[in-house]
Amino acid sequence: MSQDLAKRKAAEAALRYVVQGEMLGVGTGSTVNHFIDLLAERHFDIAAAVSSSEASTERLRAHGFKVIDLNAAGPLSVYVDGADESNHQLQLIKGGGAALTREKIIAGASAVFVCIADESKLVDTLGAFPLPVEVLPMARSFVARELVKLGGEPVLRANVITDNGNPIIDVRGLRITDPRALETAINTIPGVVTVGLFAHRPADRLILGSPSGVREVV
Ligand code: ABF
Repeated sequence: MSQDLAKRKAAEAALRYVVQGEMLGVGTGSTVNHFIDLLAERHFDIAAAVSSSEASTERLRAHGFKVIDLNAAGPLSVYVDGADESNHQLQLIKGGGAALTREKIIAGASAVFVCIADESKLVDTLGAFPLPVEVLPMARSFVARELVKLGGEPVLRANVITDNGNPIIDVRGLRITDPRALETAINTIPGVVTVGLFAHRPADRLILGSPSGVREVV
């Protein structure tokens, strides 16, 4: 099964968490794109979507879904989003799609965060995927120096500005054995907007697509 078909299988399995007639939090990335397309193909009737990126907003609206601001939506029941890596505690690295800040906000505002991915995203220890950190432009170099002190190798992501108008630093060379501690340490660096570690608020469900089918990790 191709990785893309595995992603579609995971997205399809997440449909069972969608409550008809309710608002739904929708993330970003190629796996979520399958989820959005399936919502339309299967004629799901959601009240509205709260989207984590302009890209997802465009895709949702192209299918005729109403997209509203989180401020207008209030607390959400369900948020469906992808990830770059997950450990077995459903702590995630996210942000490869440059949407980590809005993703983290909507995940925090949602009762149940359902993460959808292909099997390759499940790892024993987070860190092989470079950890994204969204920073304020004037703090870029200072934050990079502080990340070196934490043992990382910071690299400015070329030609990328987030929907919030900020650059992203990708931190290579980390072996993240205590995700909560590292999330706290990076969050306290002045100038950091968001770190793409979802450890204090991990996923509640992880649906993994693979050649043998789909499995759910709670
Ligand atoms: C998004 O999903 C990002 O946080 C993450 O980078 C991406 C994973 O992308 P894909 O689904 O294309 O593998 O939420």
